Amino acid sequence: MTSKLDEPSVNTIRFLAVDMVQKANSGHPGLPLGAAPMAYALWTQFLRFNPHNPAWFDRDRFVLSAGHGSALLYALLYLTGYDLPLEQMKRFRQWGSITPGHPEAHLTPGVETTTGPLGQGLGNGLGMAIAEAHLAARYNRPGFEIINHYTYALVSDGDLMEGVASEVASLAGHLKLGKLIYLYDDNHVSLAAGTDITFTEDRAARFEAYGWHTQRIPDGNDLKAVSHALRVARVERDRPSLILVRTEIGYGSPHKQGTYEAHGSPLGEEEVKLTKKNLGWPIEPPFYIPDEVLEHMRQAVERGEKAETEWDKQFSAYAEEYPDLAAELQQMIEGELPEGWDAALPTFEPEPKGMQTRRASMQAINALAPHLPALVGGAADLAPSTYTLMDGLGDFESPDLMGDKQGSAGGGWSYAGRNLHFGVREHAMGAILSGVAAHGGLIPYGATFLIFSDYMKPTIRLAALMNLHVIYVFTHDSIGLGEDGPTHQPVEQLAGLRAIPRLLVIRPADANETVVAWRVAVETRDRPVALILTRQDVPILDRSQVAAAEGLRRGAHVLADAPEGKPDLVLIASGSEASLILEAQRKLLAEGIQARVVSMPSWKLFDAQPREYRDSVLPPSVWARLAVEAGAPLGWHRYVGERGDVLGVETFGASAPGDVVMREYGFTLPSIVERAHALVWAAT
Ligand SMILES: Cc1ncc(C[n+]2csc(CCOP(=O)(O)OP(=O)(O)O)c2C)c(N)n1
Repeated sequence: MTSKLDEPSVNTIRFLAVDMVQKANSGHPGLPLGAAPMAYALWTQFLRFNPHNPAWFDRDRFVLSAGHGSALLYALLYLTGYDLPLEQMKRFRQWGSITPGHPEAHLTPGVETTTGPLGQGLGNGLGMAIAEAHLAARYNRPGFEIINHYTYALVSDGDLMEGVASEVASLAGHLKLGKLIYLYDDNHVSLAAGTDITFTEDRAARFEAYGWHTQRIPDGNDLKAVSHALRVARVERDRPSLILVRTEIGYGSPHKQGTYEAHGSPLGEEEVKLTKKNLGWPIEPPFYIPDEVLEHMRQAVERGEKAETEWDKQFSAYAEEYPDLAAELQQMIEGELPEGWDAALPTFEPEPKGMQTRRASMQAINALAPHLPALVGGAADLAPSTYTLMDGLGDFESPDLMGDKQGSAGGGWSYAGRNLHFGVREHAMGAILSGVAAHGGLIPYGATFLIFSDYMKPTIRLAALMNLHVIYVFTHDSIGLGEDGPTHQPVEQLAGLRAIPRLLVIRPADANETVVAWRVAVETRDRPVALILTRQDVPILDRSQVAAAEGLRRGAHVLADAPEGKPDLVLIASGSEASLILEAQRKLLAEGIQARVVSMPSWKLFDAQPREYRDSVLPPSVWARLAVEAGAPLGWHRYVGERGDVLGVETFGASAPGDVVMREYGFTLPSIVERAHALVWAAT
């Protein structure tokens, strides 16, 4: 890069960010000052995007994994012509602005993923690269590179220090995803100190060991070197790339450059002046943007429109040649479900011995997969236990992995495979699922034991914050899993997941409710869904005797009512405990106690119902209520009321056969009946 506009452009980016932070009196000026040159080189020379259509499907993806550097991203978005007015730069971090403290994908045009918790964006980027490689392998045809884009990220020391980075880098290297390119802002400083006190491994060697291609740039202000490295990274197609760019945090600030003080606080009025002076920038006015810089940066609009128009043309030609493929892809891009997507879903005959709900889920997945081309997914090395393979639909792997390998779903190893293998990497799995969903075109699911959802919490939370359509399949859902013992038996996990805003948690009562739960999970396009499934058999309820499984859609429904009308008592349960309370109802009826049985697979779906419906399920006049769930009771009092009772798990589980543990923890007919008696007697 040799344009005379390079330096003023880089400085414009730098000082827009600095002025944003100063005006807000809050934020992170250090990263933008140091990383502006590499961002400028990437955004003006390589990144393919259309500021006027941030949703253009084949755009390159850019992730600011170091989300605290948000001011850098907003400056780039503004200067390149996204719908982000200068006014928003001046309202950085203020109430109601679309320039929040850390980038939020659902809020700001051009922000691909929400970042801030370090390491997450690095994982999201891998998800985007997986989605790109997968869609390209399935839909491109000779002469038609319909899906063909890069995924870039700017990552920081903090990103690389977080454990999730190791999981992600390991898998990315294994998968040989050459179109994944990460610029590492190697500034030797983090929030509280220099990295020399905590982070001294050879990062290049580490990433090379993971199978990455690495390059070092000794001076981050050397635009030529950055451009050259990006060029080299783009032609390296067998390995993801890490470009280690040595920068100075707070570059140009006479008193703060190279120190952690530049990281996360405004430079201060005086230091801003000195920094501007030092870099030859006008001190006044703030938010100064030379006309020629704006004009130069805004060329992105024309470039982007041209690129998208060319792509549209190519897509039209492709649609002529391959109408079915094009129609399918188009539908996926638009997030529509194809006709008949659910036609093959099974219904199960009543069966007292029953079926594990994870097994019903397996049947649902395999009934959906052939009719739902957007569905991709896998497990964190637990597919034989979570039952989440899509039979015969291929395994997502680098195409050079050949031959007969253990763990295959059948259908060949290639990027076209719809079964993802995450290895024992739950944290990465979560971040990747979010990246796949954020990329668009696909509906990703990921599976593990419910207990290990703890390893995914940060990513689940962010998926919910971003309204991403990710489906989590969490099996082995209670102490009922048995012998593996308390380390593997979830107790508080359900309560924790339910507490995450927007996340839809569904714990179906039997095989047929599991199928409906899958329907809901696929149809719910604007938020993540967690399916909570059993390892053990649960009776398949006789729907001629109890209410239809479709009632799950309302979150809670009356499975079996008190035969004589007004109930003396309401029994409520989720999942495997629903059949227990049905049994209890029969016993109580024999004693003349009128009990109603409510299956409550999803609090959030229920809470979203009109009050009238909620009151019809849980009549306010009946305060004798017992909730039964093999999990922490936390939260259930909202439904049973102060005078109601909860049979839950108040301590850790125990290692023994599942039925024994359930019995010892009181999930038995006699103890439910006893509690019911106490409630009814107290009410009379
Ligand atoms: C998971 C997580 N832990 C802690 C933080 C708080 N935090 C924000 S930035 C940062 C470290 C910053 O160091 P670096 O990544 O090198 O960024 P730089 O200082 O270069 O801007 C920390 C600890 C966070 N955002 N995410």
